[in-house]
Amino acid sequence: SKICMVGLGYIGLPTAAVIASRKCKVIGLDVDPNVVDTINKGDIHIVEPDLDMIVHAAVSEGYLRATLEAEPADAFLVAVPTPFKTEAGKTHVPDLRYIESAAKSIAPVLEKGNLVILESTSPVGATEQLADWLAEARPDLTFPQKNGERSDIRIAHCPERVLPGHVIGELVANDRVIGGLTPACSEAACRLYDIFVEGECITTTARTAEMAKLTENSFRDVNIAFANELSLICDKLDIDVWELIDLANRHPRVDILKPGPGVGGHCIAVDPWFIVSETPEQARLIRMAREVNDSKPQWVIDKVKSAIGEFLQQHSDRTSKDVRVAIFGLAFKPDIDDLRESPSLAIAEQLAQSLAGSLMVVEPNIEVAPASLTRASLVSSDEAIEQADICVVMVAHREFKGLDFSGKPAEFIIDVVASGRA
Ligand code: SAJ
Repeated sequence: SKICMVGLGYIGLPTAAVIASRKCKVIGLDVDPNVVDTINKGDIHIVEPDLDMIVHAAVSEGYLRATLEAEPADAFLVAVPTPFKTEAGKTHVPDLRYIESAAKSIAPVLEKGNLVILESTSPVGATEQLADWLAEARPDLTFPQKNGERSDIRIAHCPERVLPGHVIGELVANDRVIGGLTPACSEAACRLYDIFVEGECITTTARTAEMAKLTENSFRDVNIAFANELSLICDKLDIDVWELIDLANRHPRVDILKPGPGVGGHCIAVDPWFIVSETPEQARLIRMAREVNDSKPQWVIDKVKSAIGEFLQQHSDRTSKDVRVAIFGLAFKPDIDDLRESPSLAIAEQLAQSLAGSLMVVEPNIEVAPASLTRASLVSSDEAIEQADICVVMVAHREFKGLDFSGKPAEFIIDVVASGRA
């Protein structure tokens, strides 16, 4: 059978490549000509361990090919972005425009017997909406929302749940939630995931599958917010939050996550809003968690500013222009090079703009400082420790474990992630 992957990004490309590695023909459809060219050369445009090898092999063996134009296939997997937008004064409203354009691009080539799967993280109801868009474009075919089990086309939602940095392993090993618009749709989707998934495939309705994905990421967001809130409380009460969490976690039924500079990445800071946006009256805790996590960067900035104030008090010979601040870590989480939606980068950008003195940044996973940080210099850990008056550790990268700040007064080391702990 032939499979068409719509959207060749962080989820679509690895999924396409893994399916192709099972000797199944895959065509990847994308709107970006550079992405299509890169993949057809056997290269990749994103960073993910082992992905380059798998894509290279799949393309050179002829199982994977990228294109700008939709072609007929047996199954279509849609993995396009679902950001949010502001509409009619409402913020954080899910934006389904990319799903809509994916639907419009594949509709003309759909044939009786085809399967369409939505993998993008979506608000509840998006799969039904996708089916409506397809049905509108193809009145000659029948669809499950009207024609039930006997429809020409089968449609299901099967949310991706892989962890960036571990995508290839998790694509195969994770269990999958499969929500068909009808039981026959779920069954058809299960057969497709059988090609490469070793985890269990569990079937449910499309709406439940949509909500399951949003629930998973909201669960994590709420738990991180709990840890972040504890860090604010402990700061006021002069208690070491890391010691506190270690102690509380000795309880057999307590498992608190780690505080940090805020929540980054492309999913956890977005998905909970899809629930809040639909059910604002009920989703009070989920909204509050988002607000707590989103407020953490400002708290870190305030900490840095008050450390600068303290430093100037202690050093009457210095002015704010010659206080040097160093930030350790720009990525959105440890041991990756991904700076998108990173709270640490946002903090660095704000400080670069507002500080009178100089800003150094240390990020062992990148080679050039991002363009948004023109006023900062990318330096090594050693340089930063030697030259900075105030050090702020923002990401618990492996490389930061052994950092030795012992020559510096403790009040000028702001270790947001307790990097030195085992
Ligand atoms: N973070 C903390 N404290 C913690 C754990 C994480 O502050 O204890 C922060 C990280 O530093 C980062 C953010 O949270 O800024 C998110 O990181 P993450 O590792 O929790 O998650 P992502 O965004 O890389 O991937 C998540 C995963 N979801 C869950 O673990 C429930 C992944 O399985 C999903 O597939 C992915 O979102 C997605 O695509 O939705």
